[in-house]
Amino acid sequence: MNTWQDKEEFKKIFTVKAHILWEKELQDLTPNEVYQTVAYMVRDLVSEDWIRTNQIYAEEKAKQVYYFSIEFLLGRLLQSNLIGVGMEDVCRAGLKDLGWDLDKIIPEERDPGLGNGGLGRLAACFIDSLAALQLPGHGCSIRYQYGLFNQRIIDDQQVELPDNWLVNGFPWEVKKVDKAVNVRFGGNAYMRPDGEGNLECVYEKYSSVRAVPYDVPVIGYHNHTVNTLRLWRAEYSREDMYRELSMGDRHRAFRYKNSVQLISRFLYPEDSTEEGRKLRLMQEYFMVSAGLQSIVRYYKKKIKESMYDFDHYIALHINDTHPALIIPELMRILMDEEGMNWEDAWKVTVRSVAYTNHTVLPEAMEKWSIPMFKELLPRIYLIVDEINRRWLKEVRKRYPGNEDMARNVAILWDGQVHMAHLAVLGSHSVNGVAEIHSQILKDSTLHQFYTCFPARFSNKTNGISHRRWLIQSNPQLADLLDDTIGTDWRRDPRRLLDLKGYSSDGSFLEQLGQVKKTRKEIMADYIKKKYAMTVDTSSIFDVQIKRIHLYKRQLLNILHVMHLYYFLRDNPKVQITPRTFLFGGKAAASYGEAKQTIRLINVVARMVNTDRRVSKQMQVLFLENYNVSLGQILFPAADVSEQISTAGKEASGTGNMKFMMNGAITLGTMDGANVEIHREVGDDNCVIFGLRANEVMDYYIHGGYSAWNMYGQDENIRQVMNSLVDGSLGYGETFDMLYESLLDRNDEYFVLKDFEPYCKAQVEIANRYHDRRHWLHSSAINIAHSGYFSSDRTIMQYANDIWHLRKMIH
Ligand code: HBZ
Repeated sequence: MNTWQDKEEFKKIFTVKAHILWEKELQDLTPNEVYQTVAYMVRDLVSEDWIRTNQIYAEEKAKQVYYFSIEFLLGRLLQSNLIGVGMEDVCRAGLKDLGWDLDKIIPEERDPGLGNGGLGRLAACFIDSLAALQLPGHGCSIRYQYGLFNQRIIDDQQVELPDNWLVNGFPWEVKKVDKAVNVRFGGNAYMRPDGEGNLECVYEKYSSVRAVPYDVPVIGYHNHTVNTLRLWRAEYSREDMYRELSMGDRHRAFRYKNSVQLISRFLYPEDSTEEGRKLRLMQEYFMVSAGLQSIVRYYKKKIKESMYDFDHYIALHINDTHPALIIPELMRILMDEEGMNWEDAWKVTVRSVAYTNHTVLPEAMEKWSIPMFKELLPRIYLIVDEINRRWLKEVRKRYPGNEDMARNVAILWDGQVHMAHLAVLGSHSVNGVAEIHSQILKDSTLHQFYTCFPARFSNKTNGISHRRWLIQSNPQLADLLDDTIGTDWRRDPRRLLDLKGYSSDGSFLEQLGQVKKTRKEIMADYIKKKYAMTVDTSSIFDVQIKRIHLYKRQLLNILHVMHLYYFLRDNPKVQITPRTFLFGGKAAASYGEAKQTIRLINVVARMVNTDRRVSKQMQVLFLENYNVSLGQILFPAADVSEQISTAGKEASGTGNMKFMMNGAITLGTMDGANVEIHREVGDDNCVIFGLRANEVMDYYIHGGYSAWNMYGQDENIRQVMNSLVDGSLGYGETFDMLYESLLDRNDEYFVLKDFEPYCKAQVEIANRYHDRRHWLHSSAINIAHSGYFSSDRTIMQYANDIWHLRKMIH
């Protein structure tokens, strides 16, 4: 690997580079120019390794995985890449000599927020682990011009502003014009005899979109591996534009140009509105078709093996159903372009593709209206229709007379294309993302498929990159770990278990307490600067940061905060362990209840923080614009990790793992990966409460839950619920939608049912925090066991059980 020998060499190269890039004296550089200069320098360092990595993969014909995901929530790359090449300290020292502070340069990079939440961040952790483990694997996605909206809070409410993250350019990307491909939409497709007794497909009158790839290096950790994240951008073709113009219709020509450019303009917020659905389907096909065409082209040019052996060299992974069109698209290429018959093409396709499911919420299952699908993707529709026809024929043969079975596994049904069903049928492997979630897939969500293909199903519990979420975001803790158990854990996070030997060592625990204090002070500084608010760093930092959703139950949290407030206000003599309740997260713009929850949190925060009777004992703050960078400040500062979703609803959660790795104690339900966290650390080191998934399920199936009864029976519930609508909050605001959801619509997520158990669990937290030594012991146990939740472990499982990849040493 190329490196900078020392800070002197860094300064020399920096000076030359800055002169070339900016034609300026060093002292005139803006901080952003300094950032970009260093970014380009890091790229220079890895360029040989990047080329070499690709060479080795091609020469050795190593099996490679392509991880298709509609989102990659990367977060900033400068620091992680500097850490990857082992040059952070040299860079810091060099910049210091030149009069800049690396910590002030790092925030100059705009967060590439090309994702909504857990699913997108998981994809980012996965490519990080692939490179760290020297596995041949690449990401494939869209280069959105606008990432997830920037969130501002104005008058207590969320306002969405565009995230024009590319304004200053993106120094990590390399545009590969020569690798552009065309993706076809619309037109007509039909089958006709080919003259040799077979049918062939005619696809005509389509319009073409040019897909241009932008490659981003994915840099391994202290090794020579540099994999690729390929992001596709939609461009109009100049010829098509000129042709339109020459026909004299300028409006038509510009409409064409705009409609093409729209394809890669916005990342879609996870939402439920009809609007823009067609564009979303275009995005999905655009990514899949461009990605797969370039893979096939590479396969033919560099691997040069038979198309019948495609799956021996290539694994295609789909992150949820958004890329599931890869199945009919591969069928199309194998049949229409490579001349394979249906049976062989289907074999190759199923052997190549593997699918991960990330949700069991019925409303989040992707479905497309058949007329829209057919019009936009006529050739793909013919293939999906044929897949469905053959499949239902088989099902009806196997289960004669059982139309329920057919309905439950059909791809086309009730005028819709069921993407999860397509994904399961067209993959050799289907997995959930935590044990409980994978079990629910087998028992209910995909039960009928499980009975047909039991061997396809497995679990791969999610993980997180300890490089970003510990080494990079919490260097104070990382240093303490080095001093205590040595540095092996950096390469092998399972070694964190060695910390168990120190979990009762008084001097270690004191230092751990000191690290937490430091991180809480960093958080407090951020809050002071941004919100002019002073938070008590000796209070419990209780944090809930994630997308705002009814099932994640931020409502349960804020209702408890309200209850605690009323209690302290009415009992001024009572002393509690002081608390700071921190919230953060974005709501989909069209999700009324989620937006109202944000408003409620902000209104309650003002009420609590301005009431001097209680504000010494409790404070509340909603942090705006939660994203990866803010997460890197919040996770290390937390004492309590709020993981309080309705049991059975959160597929896994990954924030829970980031908190744990930074020594926070989980306050959670038996849901998602909380179940496994609880198993790892035991009851002594986390606080579990509330309904279990089977109890929730029983209520759904047999009924018997009445939110109004809860309201009638529990005075505390009555008090907090009444205040939502009686005008006693803020400036007389009311929260009708939330009130209705909890009472009139019978509380689908059991907030009121779990209210009392949650309040008790909060008391338990306070009691435990009181015993500082015991708390720090728990914190150490959590860190020690967090190694299991490294995405390195997860990726090794995918690599061994699903993809069959081999480590490639350079
Ligand atoms: O994926 C999340 C799950 O809710 C979470 O439990 C899990 O840990 C995580 C990783 O496996 N799902 C999402 O983040 N989903 C989305 O962001 C999403 C995005 C676009 C959609 C639908 C869902 O159209």
